[in-house]
Amino acid sequence: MGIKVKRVILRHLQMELKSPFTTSFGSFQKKEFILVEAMDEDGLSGWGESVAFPSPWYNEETVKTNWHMIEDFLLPLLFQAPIAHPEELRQRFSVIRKNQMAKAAIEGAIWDLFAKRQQLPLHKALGGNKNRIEVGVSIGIQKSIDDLLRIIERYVQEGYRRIKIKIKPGWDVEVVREVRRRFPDVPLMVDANSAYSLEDIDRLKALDEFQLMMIEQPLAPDDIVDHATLQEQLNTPICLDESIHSAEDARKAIQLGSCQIINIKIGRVGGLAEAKRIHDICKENDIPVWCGGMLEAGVGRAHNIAITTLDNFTLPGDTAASSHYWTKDIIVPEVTVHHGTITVPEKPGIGYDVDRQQVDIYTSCAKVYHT
Ligand code: OSB
Ligand code: MG
Repeated sequence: MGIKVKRVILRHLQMELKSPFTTSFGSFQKKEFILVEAMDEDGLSGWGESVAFPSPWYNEETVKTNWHMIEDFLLPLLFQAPIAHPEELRQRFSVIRKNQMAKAAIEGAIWDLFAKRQQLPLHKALGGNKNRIEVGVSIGIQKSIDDLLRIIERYVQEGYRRIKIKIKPGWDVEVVREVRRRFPDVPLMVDANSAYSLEDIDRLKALDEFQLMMIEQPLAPDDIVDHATLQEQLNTPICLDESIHSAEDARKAIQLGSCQIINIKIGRVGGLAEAKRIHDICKENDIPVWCGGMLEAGVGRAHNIAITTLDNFTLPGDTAASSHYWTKDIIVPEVTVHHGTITVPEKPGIGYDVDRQQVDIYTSCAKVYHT
């Protein structure tokens, strides 16, 4: 009994972030993204969220390139034949090069639909085995170190299991030194979003004295060679984010010694099936993984929670509470964090209801596609 997708609705949503989020590559004031709704012949809906941003800063994809890829290439492939299992889409979409975020948005909606049809929570359909997950929080670059310390204080008190701060040249060693002075024992890591090169090796080595859990993506987004050189000279584990687009990338990075930890983002790697493969390769090689974040609204957040239930997700991820980002999220109930943990929902599919009224409020345009 395959899934026959009868209708897909693409919606373009805009949501205001509670506070701006600044990384080494730019600042986000609002979130713009594509929400995918896929309906089967019984009228069930599956939901997916594209994590592409409006500008190609984090990677080369954008909201508009995703819309184009989905409309002109992926939906025709989706409508071509019934789907026995969502893992088939990896193969079906492989005729299209890259465009992982566009593929993942569709695949995510089909996984939700599949799990709902099986009456299974998505985490069970994926083979996960946790009823709670541990989470941390990612804190953007601030105007002053005092501001940063105040914000960290709040999240430590709320119970988040680790603190990640964004760094860039000019906002790194001195900042981390102050954070460590104030919070000597807090599990702490930094994320550079590719702001450095091997020429900055002394600056990066200077971070070794602060007992960081890891340094995330210090070098170029497509690199695994220089990261291997860097890792040889650093005591702090390197975690790759931008550099890993597939299970093959993960295999090669591990073989080269480019990292000791991998951040898995479902969108960056082309979907849940590929995310699982990366998880499995890392597990075989004793490389711990954690789930990254892309400032997702509720649907993307729910997918992140589900994948984090796989057993090699042993480090706290970036899946903070809905209320950390939004005045009102698009799911009911919203994602809440207690003592740094999220209780994994047990309802079929993504486990949260999409709040259609709220979706309508945030939607600036929508388009319906039929078989
Ligand atoms: O590199 O992990 C990243 C946000 C936007 C783009 C890239 C990244 C991030 C984050 C925030 O670190 C994670 C989140 O809270 O969703
Ligand atoms: Mg990152």
